Amino acid sequence: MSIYYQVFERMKFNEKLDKIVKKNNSLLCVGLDIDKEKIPEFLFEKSKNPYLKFNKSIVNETKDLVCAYKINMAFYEFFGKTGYELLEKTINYIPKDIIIILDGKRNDIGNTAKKYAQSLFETLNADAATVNPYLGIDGIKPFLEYKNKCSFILCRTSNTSAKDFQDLLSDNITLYEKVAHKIKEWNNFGRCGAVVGATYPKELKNIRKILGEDIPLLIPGIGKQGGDVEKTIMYGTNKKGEMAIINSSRGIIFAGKDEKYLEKVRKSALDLRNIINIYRNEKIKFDI
Ligand code: OMP
Repeated sequence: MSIYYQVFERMKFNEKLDKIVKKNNSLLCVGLDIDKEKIPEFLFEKSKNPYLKFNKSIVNETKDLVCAYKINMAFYEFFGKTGYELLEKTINYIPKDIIIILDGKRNDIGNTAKKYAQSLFETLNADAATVNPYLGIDGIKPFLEYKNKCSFILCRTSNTSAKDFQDLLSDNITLYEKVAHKIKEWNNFGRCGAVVGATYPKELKNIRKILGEDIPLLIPGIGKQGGDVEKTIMYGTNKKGEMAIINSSRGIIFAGKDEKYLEKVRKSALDLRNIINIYRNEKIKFDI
């Protein structure tokens, strides 16, 4: 292990996030959710491992524009053992100063959750993981034992049926607000984050208010799901216009399908990074 690598290994998640946000002036997270139907067809003719080639090309084209890459494990597990290899190789290819979020929305009883945490944080060496709070603190604890990692706990998801459970009232507050209060309580050691969909700005505003300034939010739902960038920044970041990781997957990686797909990928990542920064600056300037 190189010294460079070890430095980032030991860094607390929020410090690592802060460093890369400043270096690339970016809150953008690109989701590497690969899909055979949407990857440029010509890559299949010219390569033995078109998926790895595709991922590497996306990383090369966007690594100066992002603070994080999010890898949704479903798109890799789908391929069986070659998918796991692809996942490892993709993770290894990402520069070490960029945050890697493994999105499997994992959880289980404590004993099993421990194995999930080990596999994500040790075997695959992710900086962060998405975690499901449905089982309560027993299933969350094993993830929080990793002192330099962040567990993004599902709070208010971006999908239309999120309301089925997350808006149910309990003690006169909604379940998602209750989860937000729990995240605040569990964040004793600064290892928690929350997942909140950009498609629900009112809920996002509520959650940021409950969580305060220092808990990072992972915010998917921009791009293909139609989330509003301005509201996402105004409500989701802290007062400094930070502590939010804004994810777009399909909207960026599948921006083009022809031989010039990378130009379109770069343009869509650059445009989104820049528009996010315009709203960040507005927020800071007018102290909204
Ligand atoms: P796009 O809609 O293609 O940008 O992808 C969104 C990504 O974020 C997918 O990997 C989703 O599984 C994930 N996601 C949501 O879309 N909504 C959520 O509420 C939570 C997540 C997530 O945890 O990342």
